[in-house]
Amino acid sequence: MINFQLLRDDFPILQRTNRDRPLIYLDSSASSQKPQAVIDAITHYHANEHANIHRGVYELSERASIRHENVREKIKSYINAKHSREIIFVRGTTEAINLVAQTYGRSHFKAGDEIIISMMEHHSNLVPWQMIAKEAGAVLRVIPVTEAGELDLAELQKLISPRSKFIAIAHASNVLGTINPIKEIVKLAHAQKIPVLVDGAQAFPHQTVDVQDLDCDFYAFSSHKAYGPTGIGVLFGKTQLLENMPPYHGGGGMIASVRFANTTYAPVPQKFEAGTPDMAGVVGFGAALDYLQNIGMNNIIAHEKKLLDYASEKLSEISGLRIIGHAQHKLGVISFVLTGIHPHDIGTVLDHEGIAVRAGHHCAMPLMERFQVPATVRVSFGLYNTHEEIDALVSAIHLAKRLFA
Ligand code: ALA
Repeated sequence: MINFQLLRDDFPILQRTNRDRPLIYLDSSASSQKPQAVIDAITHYHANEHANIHRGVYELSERASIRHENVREKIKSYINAKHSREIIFVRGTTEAINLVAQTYGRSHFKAGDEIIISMMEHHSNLVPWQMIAKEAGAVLRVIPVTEAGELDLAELQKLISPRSKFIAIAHASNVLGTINPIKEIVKLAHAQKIPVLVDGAQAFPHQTVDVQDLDCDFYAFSSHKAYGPTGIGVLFGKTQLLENMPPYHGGGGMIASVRFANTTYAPVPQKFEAGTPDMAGVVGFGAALDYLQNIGMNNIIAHEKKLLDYASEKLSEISGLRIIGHAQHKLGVISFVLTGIHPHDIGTVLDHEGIAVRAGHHCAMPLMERFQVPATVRVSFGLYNTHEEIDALVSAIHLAKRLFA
């Protein structure tokens, strides 16, 4: 039995204040806080282990290289990829998606092709496709979202046609918390030989991810939302696809041989990892995964579900408050609007009570349009949140109502 209250002590920042109030951090969807184990691993790496990897002939470099590749192996096991070469280190989810759009997309999409995304995509799983579509003369097709905040799969079936060349879809919505039926979508897509990229930025820190079970072709995620450091993330891709894609960035580390007349490229994953990587970030990400594995994802899911249920119930009791998104399967994310008060004003009142939430369009402007709201307040949970913090949130919302009455 995990004592989640005790786990709070692992996160030094939770002892801090926000506007002179004890910090109540309800913005883990934007970025999670870091446990001491991750901070220590990064510091230890810099103090004792740092050297450039895959380049040095000396012990320190060799050890740093082994450490780096061990984390790749760890991530491979964590998401149940078939091969560690299917794990490509990138700066984060955004870079992973841009990589696929610019390499797979540029080499495959032609005029008239269709790329299917959904109405609940974060801009990072929308704009890269829009950019490549414009370049190739391809068209974006959009899966609608129901009033409950779920994907309309009947509409997806209608959208799929011989023109469909790619599907890019969020595993979970950063605004609604909806967990999408990825396996079902992949099945529909693969029946027509359409590859699927999954934006796992939100789901990866809060769900078990098994890429072989999902059978997706690409899966993108970031470390910083999963209790690891910023600036590092992963693109998983099936070997055969990765091998047939042109490189993304050119530079050191991604070549087999270079002549002025011609350059040949290194095998995957190195082909996609030009330049000195974020070695400290990789070490920190590895420590974050150890931390998550020690707690156990099933325990985390159960804990966050309790927080979601409790908060949904308490927030629903507030008159004038409308929760946007009532999907059957949800992460610990709640977006809401309050009659007569702009979300930014609510955010400001909460801030002065020590409560950190996100207010705005959440990089999902088309979804705001869908629900006809300019913005929402978004509360998102991490494994360190408590029921008492939700009570404080509810009191602060009542305060905002009184202030703006
Ligand atoms: N994608 C992050 C969020 O939803 C930044 O807040």
